[in-house]
Amino acid sequence: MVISSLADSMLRGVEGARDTVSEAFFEPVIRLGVTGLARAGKTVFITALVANLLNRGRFSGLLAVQDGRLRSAFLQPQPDDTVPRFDFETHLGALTARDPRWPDSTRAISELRLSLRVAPNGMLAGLQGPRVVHLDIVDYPGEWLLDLALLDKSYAQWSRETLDRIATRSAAQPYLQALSGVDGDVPLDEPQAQALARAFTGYLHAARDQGFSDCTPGRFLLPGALEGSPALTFAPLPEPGAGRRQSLGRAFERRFEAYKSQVVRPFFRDHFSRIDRQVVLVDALGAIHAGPRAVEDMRRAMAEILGAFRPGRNAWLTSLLMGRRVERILFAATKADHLHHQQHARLTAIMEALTRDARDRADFAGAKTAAMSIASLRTTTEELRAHGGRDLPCVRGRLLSSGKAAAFYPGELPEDPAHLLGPARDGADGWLDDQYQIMRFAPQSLTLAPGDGPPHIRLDRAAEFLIGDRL
Ligand SMILES: Nc1nc2c(ncn2[C@@H]2O[C@H](COP(=O)(O)OP(=O)(O)O)[C@@H](O)[C@H]2O)c(=O)[nH]1
Ligand SMILES: [Mg+2]
Repeated sequence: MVISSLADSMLRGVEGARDTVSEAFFEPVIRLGVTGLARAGKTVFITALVANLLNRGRFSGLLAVQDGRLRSAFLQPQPDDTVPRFDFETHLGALTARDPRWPDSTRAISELRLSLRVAPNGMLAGLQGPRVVHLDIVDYPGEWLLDLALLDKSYAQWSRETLDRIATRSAAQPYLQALSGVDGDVPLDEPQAQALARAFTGYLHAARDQGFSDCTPGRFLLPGALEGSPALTFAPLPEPGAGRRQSLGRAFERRFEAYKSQVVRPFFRDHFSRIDRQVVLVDALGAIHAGPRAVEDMRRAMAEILGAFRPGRNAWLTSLLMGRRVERILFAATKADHLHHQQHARLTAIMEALTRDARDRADFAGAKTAAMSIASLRTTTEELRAHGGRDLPCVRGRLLSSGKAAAFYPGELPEDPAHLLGPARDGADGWLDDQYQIMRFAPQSLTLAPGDGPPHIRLDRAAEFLIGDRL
């Protein structure tokens, strides 16, 4: 453990030195991490961001666009040869097709380099030509950040905590039944081990579909090339125990450790440690629609995700980062086009409240944080509809289910976020007086004027917060 972390930090040292030389003397690089739980909207965010940086007609909220200093933007080969390229062209193709579709969901890390040619401002304006700033965008599942917490845990501790947490969840009942009569001391039987891992994975999928966010180990949901490997063939056991050498408990313990050292650590070492700016996308409306438990669970998952950005929480990560830190973190509630703009401030307030605990701990010292509500791709138009003697602020769009146009009133978010977060914390089963609906809209078919990117809500403000100061 000591040796491997030493080796990790030496590796970073060498890499770090190389980065610094090339960046300081040649062209600066901003590494922007984009994360969020599955279906939070990462793929759409990156696609819309890049499309709007290439065609900047709708991006005046980015000051370098507003004052004309951002002269051009172009895609370039990315610096990392072993990370899949973010498939920008295919995703944009889907969103802007004659019959537009949402892009297919992606399951792992990917990367894209967009290079920006920027004219200097201030005193240097007349003296220097434009310089090039590289924006390396790294898309990775938020579930992988939740795995950081596993590094501090032994298999026994993880088993206990997990079984406690899921005991009352309906989604977990099949797994808990599969466990009956099983404990850590039974002899290892590979088909049984696989069946348990499968049942536990089944639970994770079901929990996620019910809106739960604490679905770890993250690679169980998004296994990629690791599917079926021993590092993914374990599950929590009651009495994981002292066990004999050939017991199920000991085998699961070894695999849990392999998962930590061969799956979790490499991600933090090779990718996470190099990020400068981070956006965390959150489908807050989706969780609100799913109910108080999902909101509370999302709040906890956010706190865990944020833990990864608090240097000091994990000794291994601290030694890896060697004082380096993420400089800015944006928490963005996505899909705000489901709400009339009258309600956007309320959504932002909920987002702020959701992340406040974690942000208040002030260990972010040095990192600037912000909360916003955005829509990467706006799929609706706003409309006031008379109903019951008042005007309801609605949005109109094309329903994903039927393709038909419809006006939709999602319900009124409370002015005080505590009205949502309170019942959520107290474990309420449903919202008291209100129901919040959510519809899935299809992307609008677009006719873009030359120079315009796809329509969005505050995506340019998000970009200004994330990278504006470096342009
Ligand atoms: N209305 C609306 N829906 C969105 C937006 N962004 C994402 N979505 C929806 O969320 C789904 C998941 O988005 P995606 O980017 O694939 O999520 P990812 O799993 O985090 O990469 C999409 O298929 C859309 O249905 C948005 O800006 N507006
Ligand atoms: Mg994706």
